[in-house]
Amino acid sequence: MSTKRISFTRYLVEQQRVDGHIPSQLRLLLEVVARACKSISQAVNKGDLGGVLGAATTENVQGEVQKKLDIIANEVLIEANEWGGHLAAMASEEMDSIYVVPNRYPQGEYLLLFDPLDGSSNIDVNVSIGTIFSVLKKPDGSAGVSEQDFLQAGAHQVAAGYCVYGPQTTLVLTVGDGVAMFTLDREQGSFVLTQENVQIPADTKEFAINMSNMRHWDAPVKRYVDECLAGTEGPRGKDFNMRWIASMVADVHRILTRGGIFMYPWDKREPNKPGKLRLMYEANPMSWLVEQAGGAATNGRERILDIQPGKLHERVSVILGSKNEVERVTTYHREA
Ligand code: AHM
Ligand code: MG
Repeated sequence: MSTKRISFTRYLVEQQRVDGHIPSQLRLLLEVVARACKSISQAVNKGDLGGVLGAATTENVQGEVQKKLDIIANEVLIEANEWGGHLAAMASEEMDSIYVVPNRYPQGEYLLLFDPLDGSSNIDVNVSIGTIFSVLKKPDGSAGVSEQDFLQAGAHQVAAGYCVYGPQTTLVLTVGDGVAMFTLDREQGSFVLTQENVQIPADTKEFAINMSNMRHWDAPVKRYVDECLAGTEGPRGKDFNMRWIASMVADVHRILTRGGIFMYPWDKREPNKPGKLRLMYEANPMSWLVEQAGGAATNGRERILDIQPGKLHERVSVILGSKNEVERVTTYHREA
């Protein structure tokens, strides 16, 4: 272990000094998000001992039954962020509409979006889950704040990241200058920089997709996976390995660590929905992180970060990870 430990705070302060691209309000925002992730991590760690496992009695706007931890994580993020004066409003997978910072607090210029607890189906089975977040700036000159202010393409994000609660708790961040990873030191209670300039290899032999949906896929996705499955005897001339954690945070963390491709494509189960995953607080932050690490992210037709959202909880087809593989799947879609 290196003797020079760089805390999350120090990293942000140094970034602010060197490039000047982390304004102080944004730095405060990121520190508050990191602190909230520490609290969520503690709740996750306690599990049954903290009485946090199991289902709540409510459904979210997507019609999914909420887990207790979904609600706890959502509340932790809101309470941590509402009073600091850095935010105008927040939006979450677990809330139907935006949460405007109450009048009793000063209003800032940033907008925070999050999936408070991604991978909800893994909470009760002690498998890695996480928090995903995306930060936008309120458009100049708009009075008050409305849902319309959030509807910006992912390319306008000013910060994005996630925190994965696994064997280690790891916070991963981009502010548009590469990707950095911080591991939670539980004794010290602080995130410590453990990797900078994260790079995803352009090629891979590992793919991630929920294979049980195969019969519902579109032809280009089927073609790509069939070619992977054909291994050394097939057109790719090499064997592939498959992984599916069913927590996007954990699957993306693996890809940032050693490469791979992740797909949650449109499929025929619900043909009117563009996909399962949500554009603004799942696909956009993950796509920016992946691009910042040299990878690519598309919906099969276009770059995810270029998609103009029409509504807060919009869904999207997601193909992201090692650049050459993502380009291959995207080409198959264009050819089809
Ligand atoms: P969630 O935000 O309700 O947890 O849903 C998103 C999750 C992703 O983390 C994961 O990639 C996907 O849903 C798994 O879906 P499936 O259960 O269909 O494999
Ligand atoms: Mg999610």
